[in-house]
Amino acid sequence: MAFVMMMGCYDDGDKMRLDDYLTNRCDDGRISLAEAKVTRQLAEAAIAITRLIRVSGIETDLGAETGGANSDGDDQKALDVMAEEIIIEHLQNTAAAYVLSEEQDAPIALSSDEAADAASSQDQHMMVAIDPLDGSSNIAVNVTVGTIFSIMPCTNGPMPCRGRDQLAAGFFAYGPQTTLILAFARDTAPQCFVLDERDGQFVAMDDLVRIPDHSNEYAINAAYAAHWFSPVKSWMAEVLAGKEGAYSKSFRMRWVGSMVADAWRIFRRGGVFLYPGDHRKGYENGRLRLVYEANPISFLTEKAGGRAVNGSDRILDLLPEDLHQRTALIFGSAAEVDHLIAFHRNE
Ligand code: P6P
Repeated sequence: MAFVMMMGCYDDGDKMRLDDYLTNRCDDGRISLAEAKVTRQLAEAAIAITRLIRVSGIETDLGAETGGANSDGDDQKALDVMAEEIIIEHLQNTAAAYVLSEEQDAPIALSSDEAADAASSQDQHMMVAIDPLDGSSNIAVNVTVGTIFSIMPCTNGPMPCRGRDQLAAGFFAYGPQTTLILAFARDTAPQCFVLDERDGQFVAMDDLVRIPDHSNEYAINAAYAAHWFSPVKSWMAEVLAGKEGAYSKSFRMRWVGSMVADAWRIFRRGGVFLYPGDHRKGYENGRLRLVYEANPISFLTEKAGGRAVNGSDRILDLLPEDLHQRTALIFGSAAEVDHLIAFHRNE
């Protein structure tokens, strides 16, 4: 409160709140009441996760390993498990019939009257795929982590759809601020929100998101350069050539080790993110998962005028065959991604 007093009176009267944003979309028919409720509940879960993170290391060490492992064999952290539990609890009594989680081998059925009612009206039946805590290895070192979500129709049991058929997608980033970027199928662009922790409300940030077509900033873990396939190696050679290279400009690199943090930066100021496949055993298709990481990020990216591919193919066209299948992921500023597509198609 003292900080706010120093800044003088804070009037957020003109800021649209997430609640208003959802109500407006229900009123104009762009989303259903059921989609609005699922989104509201995800936001409430993110607020609860924010509160947990703020006391991590004070009450409990949420970055501590539980001794368990997720579907991919990654060591589970206490906050991974707690975040998933919070999200599932908040999705009870909504139209979500299943939760498909990175932390679980199989879909979790949510039995509630609302889910049953939604099943009867096929257009309302939905499921939510989540990465409950992306980047969780960063909790212990106070680096931004996040929750990624994909809201999909559920017409054929818990079978995930192609990314282009998602009803909505978004992610929360738990950093210096807790932020949300969100888009629904009928939106022409994503909207960013920031959590005002003084009253527990997400408020809209400036205008709709548009990723600049060009950028001089890229995100990749360059430690794996020796393992990259030739298209990425060739692209990187041009990038490192700077003004004398094919792109006639100097670049800078950022790599947080938490995709939501790199993604948020790209949505705010452009850039290109790469987690390509490489020659390491098990990394032929990269590290990121199609259903609950690449698809939601790619849905948001295209809504914001960017591009998202696996190298040569559009992510949103890929047909998921397994809940945890991996995909190479390259997304961000359209012109920069186009350079990478050219290398993948010509090599
Ligand atoms: P590496 C976090 O574990 C994650 O899934 C993404 O958030 C992040 O971009 C990537 O893996 C980091 O991978 O191989 O650099 O540790």
